[in-house]
Parts: sequence; structure tokens; C-alpha cells
Amino acid sequence: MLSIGQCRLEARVVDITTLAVDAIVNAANTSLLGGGGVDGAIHRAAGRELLRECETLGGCATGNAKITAGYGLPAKRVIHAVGPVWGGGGHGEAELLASCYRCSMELAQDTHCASIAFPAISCGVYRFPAQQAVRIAVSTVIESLRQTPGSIRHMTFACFDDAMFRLYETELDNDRQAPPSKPA
Ligand code: AR6
Repeated sequence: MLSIGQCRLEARVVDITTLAVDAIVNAANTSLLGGGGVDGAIHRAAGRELLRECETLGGCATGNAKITAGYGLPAKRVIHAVGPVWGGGGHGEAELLASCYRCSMELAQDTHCASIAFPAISCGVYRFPAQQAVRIAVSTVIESLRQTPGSIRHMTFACFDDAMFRLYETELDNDRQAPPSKPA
């Protein structure tokens, strides 16, 4: 557990579709019309109404995010973020991944969310190296919270397995020990 201003950040091994938070983030693709992994699980749990709203959004560029209602999910909203496919690191993947987290945080703050949960965007089918992705995820949300404290009070990094959980715990520990002025 790490606190940044009034926001608590924690990692948990949990299925993100079970979380009753103000917004869960989806690791979507540019069509926003569903897929496998966490995207498939979110659409299954939310029901067909989610797909119907997604069909009105006109897709989403990589590095960006769009927001919908949560429908059958315990979460009130879904923020659909499109992470980059890992292509070796020389195609702007790190910046695009950071951009996903920044855009998702902005949407959550704009809609006055107090609680939000993120999966490890791009770390599954899109093959982004997990340790680097976790570093980007944690540093980008911390930077965003420091720049725009806003409404968010609780942030969960939802991990599908213990290995991913340990990576987040290590990263959150590093930031707990670092002075607040450390560059994100
Ligand atoms: N709760 C939390 N984490 C999960 C869950 C869950 N229910 N299910 C999977 N994960 P991925 P990507 C983890 O592949 O790499 C889809 O087809 C998983 O273990 O879902 O961004 C989309 O439509 C991994 O750590 O997303 C896109 O086409 C992380 O979530 C594409 O996959 C992300 O894995 C996006 O690929």
C-alpha cells in the first residue's frame, strides 16, 4: 500500500470484473468491440448493452481511452484503454502505454471517480514486458495524482497472478521509499 496525497494505491490478485469500484479500466483494442483476455471477461460480465454502447464510440486510437457505463458489472463505469502491441520497444511503446494510463486517469477525474482499478494493460496478448509495463503504470499514475489530485481516493492494480502482484508490490515499495520529488 502506498499513499499519494489522499489516494491509496494497492496491488491485489483479483479478477477485475468482480470489483465494485467507480471505474474499472479495460485493456481493449482499437475497435472497442471486445476480444479475449480481460476485455472478453469484462464484456461477458457486463452483458450485450456494453457492446451496444461501444459500437457508438467509433473505436479508439492506441494510447487513448474512452468511457462507458458498467451495465451488469459491479463497477459503475468502464474506461476502455488501448495499449500498444509490443514490437521490440522501438515503436514508441513505452510512451503509448504511459499515455493510456494518463488518459484513463483524466477520464476518471473528469467523471469524479473516487475509486478505480487497472489491469496490467498490454501485458497479455500484446506481450509488453511485464516489469517495464509495471514501472510505467505506477510512475504514470503517481505523476498524474501529483499533478491533478482530483477525486480519486483509492486505486487498485488488479493482478491476474502472483508473479504480476509481486512486480507491483516491488514497484510500490520503491516509490514508498523514494522522496516525493523523485522524477516519475
Ligand atoms: N482481471 C484482471 N486481470 C486480467 C483478467 C481479469 N479478469 N483477465 C486477464 N487479465 P490482455 P492486452 C490480465 O491479454 O495484452 C484482448 O483480446 C492478463 O493476465 O487481456 O492489453 C483485447 O481485445 C494480463 O496480465 O490485454 C486486445 O485485442 C493483463 O490482464 C488485446 O487482448 C492484460 O492481458 C489486448 O491485449
